Amino acid sequence: MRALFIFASWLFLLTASAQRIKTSVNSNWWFCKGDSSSGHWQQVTIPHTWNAADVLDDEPGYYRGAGWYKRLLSVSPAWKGKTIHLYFEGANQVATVFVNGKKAGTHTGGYSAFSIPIGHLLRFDSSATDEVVIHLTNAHDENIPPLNADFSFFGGIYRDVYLLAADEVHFDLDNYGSSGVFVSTPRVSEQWADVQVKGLIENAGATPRLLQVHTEIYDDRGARVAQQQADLTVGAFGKVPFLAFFSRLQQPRLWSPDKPNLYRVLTRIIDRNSGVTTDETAHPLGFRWFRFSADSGFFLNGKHLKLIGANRHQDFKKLGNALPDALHVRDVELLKGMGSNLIRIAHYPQDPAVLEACDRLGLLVMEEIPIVNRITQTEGFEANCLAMQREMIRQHFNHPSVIIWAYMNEVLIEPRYEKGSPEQEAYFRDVLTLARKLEALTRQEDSSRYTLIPGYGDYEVHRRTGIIDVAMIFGWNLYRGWYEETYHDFGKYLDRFHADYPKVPTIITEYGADCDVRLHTTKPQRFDKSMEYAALFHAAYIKQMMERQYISGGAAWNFVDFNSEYRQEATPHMNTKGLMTADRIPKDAYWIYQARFGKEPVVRIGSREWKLRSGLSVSGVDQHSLQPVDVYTNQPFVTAYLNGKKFASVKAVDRRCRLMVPFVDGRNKLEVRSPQGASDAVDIDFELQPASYASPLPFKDLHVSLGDRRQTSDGAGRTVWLPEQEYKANSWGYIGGELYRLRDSDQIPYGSNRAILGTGLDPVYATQRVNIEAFRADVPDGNYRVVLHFAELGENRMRNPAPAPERSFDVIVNGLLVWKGLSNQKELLPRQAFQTATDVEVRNKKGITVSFVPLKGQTILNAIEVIRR
Ligand code: GCB
Repeated sequence: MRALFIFASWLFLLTASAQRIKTSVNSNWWFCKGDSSSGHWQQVTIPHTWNAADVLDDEPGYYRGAGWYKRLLSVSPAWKGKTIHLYFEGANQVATVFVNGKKAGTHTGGYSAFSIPIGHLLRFDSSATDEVVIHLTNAHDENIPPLNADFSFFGGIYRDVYLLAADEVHFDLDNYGSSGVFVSTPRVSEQWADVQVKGLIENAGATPRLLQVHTEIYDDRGARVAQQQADLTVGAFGKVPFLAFFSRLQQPRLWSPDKPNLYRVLTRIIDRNSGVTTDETAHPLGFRWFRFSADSGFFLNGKHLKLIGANRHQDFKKLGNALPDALHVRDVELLKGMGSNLIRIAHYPQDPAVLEACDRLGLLVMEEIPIVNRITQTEGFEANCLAMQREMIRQHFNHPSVIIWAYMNEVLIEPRYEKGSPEQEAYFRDVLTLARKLEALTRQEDSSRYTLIPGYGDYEVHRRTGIIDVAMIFGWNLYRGWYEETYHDFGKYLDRFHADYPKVPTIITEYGADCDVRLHTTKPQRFDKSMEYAALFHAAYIKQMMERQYISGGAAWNFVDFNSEYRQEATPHMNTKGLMTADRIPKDAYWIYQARFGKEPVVRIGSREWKLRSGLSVSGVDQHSLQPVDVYTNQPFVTAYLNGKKFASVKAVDRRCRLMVPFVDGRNKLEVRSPQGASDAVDIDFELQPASYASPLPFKDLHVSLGDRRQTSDGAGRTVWLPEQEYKANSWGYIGGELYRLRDSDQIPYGSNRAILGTGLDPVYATQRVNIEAFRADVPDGNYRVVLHFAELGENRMRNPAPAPERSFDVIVNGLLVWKGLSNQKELLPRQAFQTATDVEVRNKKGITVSFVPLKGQTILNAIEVIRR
C-alpha cells in the first residue's frame, strides 16, 4: 500500500512566476466506505460517488453514512511561504479535511464549493510526503438541507478537487469559496455601460507591501477595451478593499441568448517594488439588463423575451452525481439545442462548468439552494441555509447568465403537522421568518438580480401564509394534468393568481409528466407514463404559457430522467419526467420544444428510439398495419416515404405532422423531407400481427399486457407487448373482467404506481385485468407455449397500499387444470412478478383457451404470451 501511495504522489513544482497556481488533484485517491479507516481501501478517481451502484438494485434505500478518502501530496519546499488551499468544487455533504494527521477544516453542505487552508500543516520537505485524509458523510442531518426531496443524495467527492497555491499577497481566498473578486455592471444601455470590479487583497506576510491593482477589460474578440490601475498599501497580515469603476464604456456588445457576447475582466496585483505580479484572476463579463414585469413578463436588453427551458439535475445514467465536466457542458449544449433560453439549476448549486457553459452559450439562469419540501425549525438549520445562500451568490456572482437567486422549494408541502393545527401554524410562521431572512441576505449580497420562491399547486396555502409576498418573483411548480386533473386548466390557475396578485411577477418553475420511453399508446391518458401523453402535456403547457404575456416563461421538469431512490415508477428509483433519458436520448417532448423554439429548420420523426413495433394488420388488405407517427417540425409540411416510396404529404398543425404509416412486416425505412430540404429517417422493425387468423398472414408470437392500453417494448428490442383487446372470433383477446383501477380517492388513473420486484418489466406487470374469465387465441394448429404473468398489486393508493383481499383461482388451459388454487396466500406475493409457462398442442382448429375459475376473491391476469414452438 505504502509503495502505491508513493507511486501515486505528485511533486508540485514552483514555476518561475509568483502567480497563483491551481492544479486539479483528482487522480490517485484511495477510498474506504464506512466509519472506520480500518476497512477496505480502493483506488478511485474524482469525481466519485459511493452510491452509483447501490441505486441500481431493486431494493429501496442507499448508503447514507461516512466514507474516507486519502491521498499523498508531495509539495515542493519552494512553496513554503505561499498560501496553500485545497479547493473542493463540491462534496456531499459534511467534509472534514486532515493533513498529516491534523484537522485542517470542515465544511457543511453538499452542493457548494469550499476552500480549506492547508499550508500551515504541510512539511515542505522534499524527502517526505504529506498525507491528506478526508472524512465525508452523507448521513441525514436535521440541520442540513436538503432534508427530504425527490432525488438521491449521493455521497462522495463528486466534483473536482484542486490544489491552490498563491503568493502571500493575493485576492481574498477566504470568502465563501468565491474568487474574492466581484464584477458587476451597475448600468448598461445600448450606448454605454458602467463596470465595477471589487474585492479584498490579503497580505499573509509579515511585511507591509506597496501594491498596484491592475484591472483590464477585454472584449469578446480579445481586444483590450479599458484598463485602470490603483495603488494601495497592505499592512502585515492585513486585508484591504479595492475597487475599480469603469464609467461609460462605449458601445458595449450586449450579451443575450441569441448573441452571448462575452467580455473578460482581468485583475492583477503587482508588487510596486519588484514589478512582479503576485496574483491574477479572470472573470467573465456580459453586458445586459433585464426586468420582470407582473403584467408583461420578462424583458432582456429592453426587449420582451419569453423564458423557455428546463430544470436540470446533476445526474447521469450509472454515474449518479459524479459527472465529468464534459457531461455538464453537454447538457447545457443540449438544452440550448432545444431552442431554450432558460435553465433552472435545481434544486442546488451545480458544477462551475454548468455556469460557464451558460455564459458562453447564452442561457439565462435561475439558481437555488437545496431547501426542499420542508425546513427544520432550529437555529442550526437556519445558519446552514444562510451560509449556503451566501456561498451560492458569492461563488456564482460573476456569471452574467444568472438573473435569479431562489430558495425554498415547496416548503409548505410536508404533511408533518395536522392541517390547521397550532403546530402547523407555528411551522408556517417559522418558514416565513426564514424566508424573510434569506430574502434580506440575498438582496444585501446582490441587488442586481431578482429573488424567487417556488411554490406548488395549492394556491390557498400560499395565499394564506403570505409567502407569495416575500420574494420579488413567485414561481409555480404546477402539475395540472399530472398529480392533479387536466392540463387544460393550468392557465386558469395562474389567471386567478395574477388577478389576486397583480404586482407579483411569475414564472412556471416546474411542470412535467412522467414518460418511460418504452411505453407508447394511441390512447394517451394521465399517469400512463407514455411518450404520447407527455407530448400532449408539454404542448398544452407551452400553448397556455405563450398565450399569457404576464407569465414570464417556464422551465420544464426535468431536462433529464434522474435518480430518486424512493420513487416507484415504471422504471423504479427514477423520476422519468425528463425531456431526455438518463443517458440523454431525446424524448418527443424535446423535439416539441425544438420545433417550436429552435432557430434552424427542424424535421424530427418522433419516438425514433422505438425501433421494434407491432400492430394489427388492416383487415381485408392483410399487407400492412396503419400506425400513427408524429413528425415535429417548424416547416409548413413534410413528404413521407416508406421503403423509398412516397406515401403521404402532410401539413403541419401546431408544429406537428401526423403521418399514418402503412408499416409492413419486417424492416421499414421511414423518411420525411421538408420543402427546404431538412429531412429525417429511421429504420423500424415491425411485427405485423394478423388481425384475423383466417387471413393468409402467418401467425406471430403474441405478447399481451392485460389492463393496458399501451404498447410496451422491453427496451432491448426483442419483445413488444401489445395492449389488451376483447376477444373476437378468429383473433385473440380477453373474455370478461375489468381493468384494475383506483380504489380510493388518491386517484391514480392508470395501473399501479408501485415498483414490481423481480422484473425489469414493471409497466407490463403494473396493469391487470381483474375478474377475467378467460383469454382466447384462435391460433392455427400446432405446438405452443403459453406464458402467464401475474403480480399482486394490492390496493391502488399513492401511499401505504394495503394488501389485496385473499384470492385463489384455478387456471385451465384447453381443458387441462394447470394450476390448482393459484393464490395470494402462497405463490402470488405482493408486488412480485410471478410467471408460469405451459406447453399446448393445438389440434382440430380449437385454438387456445386459458380459463380462470375463481375459488375465493377475484381472478387476475397481468400478461400473457403465446409462443410458437
Ligand atoms: C416537484 C418537486 C420536484 C419533484 C417533482 C416531481 O414539485 O419540486 O423536486 O421531482 O415535483 O416530479 O414530482
